[in-house]
Amino acid sequence: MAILPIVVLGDPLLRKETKPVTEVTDELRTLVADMFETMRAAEGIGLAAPQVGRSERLCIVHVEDAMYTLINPEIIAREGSIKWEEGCLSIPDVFGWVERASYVKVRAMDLEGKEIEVEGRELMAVCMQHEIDHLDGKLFIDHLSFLKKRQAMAAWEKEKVKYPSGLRILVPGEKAE
Ligand code: K1U
Ligand code: ZN
Repeated sequence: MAILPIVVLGDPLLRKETKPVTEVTDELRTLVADMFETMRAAEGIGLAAPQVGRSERLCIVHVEDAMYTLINPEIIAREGSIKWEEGCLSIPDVFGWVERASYVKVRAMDLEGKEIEVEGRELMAVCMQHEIDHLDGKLFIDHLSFLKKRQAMAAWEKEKVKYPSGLRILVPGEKAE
C-alpha cells in the first residue's frame, strides 16, 4: 500500500466531472487501498478519487465505525438540514460553515461489484455529500456566500505557498500539516 500525494486547490482535476467506473479491477482495488491509507495519514474522514489525481467516480468514507467504498455513488434520498464547519484535504487549513441535508441515502457499487445503499445522518451525511460533490467537480467553498467564499479564498492564498508543487505530500508517521 502507498500514501498518495493529494492535489490541492488550483489543480483543474478538482473541477472536472469524474467518469463512471465500468469494471472493478485489481488496479482499482489497489487504488482504494491506497486511498484509505492516504486518508488515514491525512487524518481525514473521506477522500475522493480526484483528490489523488484520478478521474474515476469513486470515493471512500470512514466516520466513527462506519467505513465504505462508494463506486458510482448517487444520492437517492435526502431530508432535513444541518450546518457543519467543513474542511477539505485539498484546501488545508481553510474552513467554512456549509448547510447540507442532515440525512442522505446513497446508492453505489462496492468493491465486489455489488449494489449497496448506505444511509447517513449528521457527520456521515455531511461527509458523503462532500465526497460526492468532489466527484461532480464541486468543493465546499462553492456552498459559501460570496463574502465567505472571498474570505476562504484569501485564507487559501496565504496557505497555498506551502504547496509550491500543487501537491500535498504526507510523510508516514508524521502528523498531517
Ligand atoms: O474530502 C475531503 O477533503 C475529506 C474531508 C471531508 C469532510 C470534512 C469535514 C466535513 C465533512 C467532510 C475531511 O475529512 S477533512 C478532516 C475533517 O475535517 C474531520 C476530521 C475528523 C472529524 C471531523 C472532520
Ligand atoms: Zn474535500
